[in-house]
Amino acid sequence: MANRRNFLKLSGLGLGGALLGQSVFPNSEYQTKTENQEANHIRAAKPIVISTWKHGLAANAKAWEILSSNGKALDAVQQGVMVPESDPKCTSVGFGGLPDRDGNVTLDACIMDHSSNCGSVSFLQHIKNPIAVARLVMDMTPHIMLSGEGALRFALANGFIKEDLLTPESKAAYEKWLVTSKYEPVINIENHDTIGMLAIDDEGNLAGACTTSGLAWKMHGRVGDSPIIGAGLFVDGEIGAACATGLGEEVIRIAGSAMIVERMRMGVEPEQACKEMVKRIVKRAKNIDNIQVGFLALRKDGNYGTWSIRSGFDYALTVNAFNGMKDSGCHFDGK
Ligand code: SD4
Repeated sequence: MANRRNFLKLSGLGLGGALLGQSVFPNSEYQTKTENQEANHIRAAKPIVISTWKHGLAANAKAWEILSSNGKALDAVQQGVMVPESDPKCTSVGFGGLPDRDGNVTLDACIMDHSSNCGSVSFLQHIKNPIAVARLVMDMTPHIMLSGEGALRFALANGFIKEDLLTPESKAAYEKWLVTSKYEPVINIENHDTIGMLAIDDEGNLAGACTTSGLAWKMHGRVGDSPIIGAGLFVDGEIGAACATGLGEEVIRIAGSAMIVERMRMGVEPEQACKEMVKRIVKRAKNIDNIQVGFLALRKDGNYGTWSIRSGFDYALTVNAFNGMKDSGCHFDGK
């Protein structure tokens, strides 16, 4: 969890910097390429899977079981992200996710394949694996997105079990927040690390999944970017895929993942495409000091890239030659 701590700490630094009257982004220049960043860009062979944050490691391991036995990318990303969804220690996704300001755990998730098939659920309560419900929306309904009570009813009608998703730990965190915190949720202060996962299977087909409990202490009913096709996730089977983590409002505003894929269509490298969208957020945001957003992009040929507003954004990468965490190394950081 060192990187998460780093992520949180850096947001604190952002606040501190603001208090000292210093911008954390002097001159608004991008950090130049680092050695770490160069090392990130192994030209990957297929299959490949990448996903956001440390919980991506266990998720990738599950996805890799499927990919390495000639399974489909779509099944790999679904099964992969179900690992952190089911893990009560993961406080930003699924079971054990931190609740909204009224104490309810509400979940957002979406999934998409190389043929533009997609499914999504938003504001879903009581179901541990929202991504599996999103997959069913995709496979079994004429719709793309089900929300709230309707999504819950659909899940229950299809055999999902209604559960209390608040663990003793997340309940305790909520009660502590009630006493000590401000009403307004502050990005990066709460634990809210969405998992976004992108994969290419042996046949060269792309798929992606994104799932989250969203911002801790959010307003009841708030939905972020993660279940929105084109914002938290986008896949175009002919071009590539992208996903996002961080403050969803900023990602929605620029249709982040769709725009990254569109840039790749125009020939822009995955890393550069992510960087341009981060730059757009930074340019538009009213108070950048409290914001983190990170993007992952995976091109159809297996080339990938990342960029984030702040340092501390890491991701899990699994290819034949490598399995482990990588620091994005591509960010503004005010140095
Ligand atoms: C949201 N994008 O609900 C999600 C939160 C997140 O890392 O990704 N946190 O806005």
